[in-house]
Amino acid sequence: SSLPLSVPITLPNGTTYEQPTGLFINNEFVKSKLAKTFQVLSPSTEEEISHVYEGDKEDVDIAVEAASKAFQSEWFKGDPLDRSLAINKLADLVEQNAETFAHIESLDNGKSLANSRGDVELVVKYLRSCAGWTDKILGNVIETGDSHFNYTRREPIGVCGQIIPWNFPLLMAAWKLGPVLATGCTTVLKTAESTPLSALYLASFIKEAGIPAGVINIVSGFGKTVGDAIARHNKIKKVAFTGSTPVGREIMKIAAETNLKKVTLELGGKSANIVFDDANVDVAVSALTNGIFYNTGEVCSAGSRVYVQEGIYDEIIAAFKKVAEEVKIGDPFTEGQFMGAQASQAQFEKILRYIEIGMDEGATLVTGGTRHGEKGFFIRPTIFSNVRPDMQILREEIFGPVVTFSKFKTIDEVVESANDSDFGLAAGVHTSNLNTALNISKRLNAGTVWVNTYNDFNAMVPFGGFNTSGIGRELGVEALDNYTQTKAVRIGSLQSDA
Ligand code: TXE
Repeated sequence: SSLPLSVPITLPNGTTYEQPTGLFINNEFVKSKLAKTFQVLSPSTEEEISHVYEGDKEDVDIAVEAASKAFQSEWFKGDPLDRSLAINKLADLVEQNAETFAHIESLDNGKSLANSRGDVELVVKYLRSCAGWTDKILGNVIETGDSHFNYTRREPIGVCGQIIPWNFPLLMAAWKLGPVLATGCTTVLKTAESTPLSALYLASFIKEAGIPAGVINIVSGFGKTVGDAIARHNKIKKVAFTGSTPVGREIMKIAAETNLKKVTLELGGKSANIVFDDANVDVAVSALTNGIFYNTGEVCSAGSRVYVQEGIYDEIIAAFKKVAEEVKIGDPFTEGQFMGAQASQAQFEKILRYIEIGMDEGATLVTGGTRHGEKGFFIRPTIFSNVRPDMQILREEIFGPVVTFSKFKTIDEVVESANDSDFGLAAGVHTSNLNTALNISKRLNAGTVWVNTYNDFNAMVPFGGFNTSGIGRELGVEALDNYTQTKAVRIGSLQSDA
């Protein structure tokens, strides 16, 4: 293809920026070996934004070579505070270009500008948090008596492979790259095929930030080719994946069949959001709204199963219906818009199919249930009530602005309902009673429990799944564990008379 390695794109705010289109290997943008490209669509207009180069297995090999070479370099052997400076510089560059990043994200993913701005802010904070870890990766000295001396080192695991989804293209890239940079690993990262733009734009600042060539490599492309090659590669020591449960299983299988690379998975969810009689109605309704309509419901931790205690059920559902009907939805670039478009036609169709399934199963449609507008993949906030525990809409991840409402009487009953799921990513609890909050937080099978808040992330608070929702944790000190391995050194024959 004759596609140039960068193309000017004019954003809806009138500014023009240079969008890289190549693969990012060894701190340079390059054409893919087959020189194939694929189209990038705007889900809010259904129009083409650009093309980018499409990688394949051979490109992954080249990127892994670059990452292997970089791992031998000073980057990991030198002063860890040099890494700190580079990560902070990258954070500064993202912050200085925050509006461009936010606009790219809304263009490519369809989410509202408000959501994109929130993502960029979290990216900057997370990178800064990671910058603080570089010289705090500590081992132990272990006392076993005077005859021996024992210590542990936490060594970076080496070349990593990282595969990310399309719901938070830039934020997921940051969650993956942050710990790589903090621990001194190197990586080959694959973006999702529907949203490659913001990570490539991020790549354009990596050299300027002072990150050496080969530390971060980004290969745009598809799961079956690039993703599969990453999962299979013998020189990749660890793979981190965020995406669907079936692909997560596949990656684990491939890791088992190849070099037993370490696997961390952040997969889907069907998280319970529970409102007790004594909850503050305004706070609860706002948390329910954030739970399922934030980021158009394309959030792995979406609070998609709402359980409301019987005394407050009618009041909550009425208040929530009103909010759902007043949610501002449409063009992502209109200021004040809460919901933009679903990320792709495939997701749009999947969600509409689930809405049909819900009707066929006999659930009551309280509001929504249809497309919004005629162009772009917009879906109206949708509420179902009278949902039975065996219904597909209550058991399966829809990944859109569709929520089920169920009524409960006692804490025991709601704990049982909430835990009756194959997933276990998150849960929400809304109550003004501290005992209730602590009691139920202990009993819920979920990696995160939010109390009187929802979808509320912080760089230092670990995030990840119980059950089929995943393996390993991102964010916080836990994220670093996935990127280091412990080496134990035990020294014998110590002279006691020396
Ligand atoms: O996911 P995939 P899809 C859930 C959500 C959504 C559903 C399907 O329910 O509706 O999954 O989405 C790469 N080897 N989540 O089909 O395919 C792919 O290229 C290696 C929840 O888009 O899992 C992309 O980069 N990689 C989730 C990434 O995997 C492969 C976020 C995710 O795409 C691959 C996304 C393969 N064989 C979807 N096949 C969350 N946890 O937030 C695909 N990929």
